[in-house]
Amino acid sequence: MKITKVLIANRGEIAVRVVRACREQGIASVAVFSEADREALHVLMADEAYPIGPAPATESYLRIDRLVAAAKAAGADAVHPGYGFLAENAAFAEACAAAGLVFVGPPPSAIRAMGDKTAARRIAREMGVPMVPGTIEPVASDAAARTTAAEIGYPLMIKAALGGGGKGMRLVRAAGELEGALRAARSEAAGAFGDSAVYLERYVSEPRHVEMQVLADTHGNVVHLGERECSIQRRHQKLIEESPSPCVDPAMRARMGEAACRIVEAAGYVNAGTVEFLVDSERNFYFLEVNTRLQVEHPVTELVTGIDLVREQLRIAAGEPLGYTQADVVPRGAAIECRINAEDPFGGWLPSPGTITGLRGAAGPWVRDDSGVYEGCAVSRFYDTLLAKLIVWGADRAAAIARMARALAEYKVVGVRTTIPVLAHVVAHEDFRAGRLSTHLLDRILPELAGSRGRLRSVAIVAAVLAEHERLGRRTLPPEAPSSTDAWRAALRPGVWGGRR
Ligand code: MV4
Repeated sequence: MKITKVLIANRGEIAVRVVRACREQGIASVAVFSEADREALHVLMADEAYPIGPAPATESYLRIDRLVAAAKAAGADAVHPGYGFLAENAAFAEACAAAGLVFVGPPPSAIRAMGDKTAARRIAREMGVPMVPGTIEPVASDAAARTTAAEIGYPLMIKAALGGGGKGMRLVRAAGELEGALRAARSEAAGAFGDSAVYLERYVSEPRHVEMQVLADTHGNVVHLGERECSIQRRHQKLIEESPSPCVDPAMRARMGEAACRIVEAAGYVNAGTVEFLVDSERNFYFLEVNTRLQVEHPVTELVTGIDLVREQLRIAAGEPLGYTQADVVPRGAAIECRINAEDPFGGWLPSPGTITGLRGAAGPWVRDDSGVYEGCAVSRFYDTLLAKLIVWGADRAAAIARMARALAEYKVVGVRTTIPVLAHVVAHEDFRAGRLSTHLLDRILPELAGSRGRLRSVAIVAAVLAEHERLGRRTLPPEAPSSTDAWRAALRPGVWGGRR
């Protein structure tokens, strides 16, 4: 089945990413937009764009009926869901199919099966994939939970069966806390996922989060594209991701990759997917869950494998075979991604909406700027805060880190606050550079940064005063003869002291 026109049921950088893949393949792209996104970048970049409702996502980007209607009106033959919004919604995939639209993602049955984390655990067990000790069915009652918890041992985690990504998780340190934690977890799960089912897992202390990218086509071919390390997180929001993981060697990669492929095959999975693992301090890995979507951090995998994941998603959805085997996937070098969010890391990480009055992205060799914004555009308070992803490649991890530090220093955003200063600080930190990535790295180094911020502000004020002084034509430097480079620079800068001569 040939795909000629794709409706992108998303916004921001990922919608832009999909438009680009479509254009490179000669496929027409259709954007959708809420009232807050009339002039958003994805709308300007797509071939066509359709309004789908008011700013709140529940009235626009989450409206299955309006998205399907827009796709039909535009004459699209396929729908790409991006990530977030309806990307892992089986009912959306079904609605697309019912309307004769190819859903660029896994079959609804696989989305549904992997959405239930206990069902995914049952598959992992059948396949002999190691996982954190715990239950493979939701806990039936408090009494049953008490017995099972004693077997698993404390501390343990209560997780929502339909949760994932850290939502609806609770740590239980001792038996005395179990009942209260169960009640809280159940009601949280019911509120967030419409289902109060929870399961138990032994607590893995200071784990790393390592995930395997997989691709599966409709002809039964399954390959993995290696891992991504996502341990630099804050409240389950990833800030920095990289591939390969500093803690994974080729033998471990082969074992994890094979485990990931076995799970995906057993689940009847097709398209791009991610199998998440926890890795403990002894480098044992444990299956966690399957994400049935393209992930935010997919570009690091693209840069080390040379495989365009969105192109592969579209080819797979069109029924084409992968055309290569596991042996053909050879990772090369190292890639790092930093998430540039419109958040104020010095102000409780609150969202920082507003107008981007000044913007200069990073560029240069082996630097990729997957941005969803432009200078002059508005950053809405209605959606997630991701503005752009800065991704770099280097021949090895050290080269990639040096390049990321360079690229972050080039990146300037004026008008909204961003995570850039924190990213720059982490990338410069000796623990990060040594590959000592723990969940707690961020908590440990943030106070250092907050301390230096007062001094940075003072320097900024002095610099601003001096700049104004110069602009008014007054000298700020001793009246020495300028060097030849000073004179050359000054000639190019009107208003600066050398410029008056
Ligand atoms: C865990 C865990 C410890 N033990 N499960 C967080 C994200 C979600 N996908 C799973 N998560 C965790 N699950 C057990 N049995 C600790 C975390 C966790 C975490 C894991 C990797 C990297 C950062 C993390 C931050 C908080 C919690």
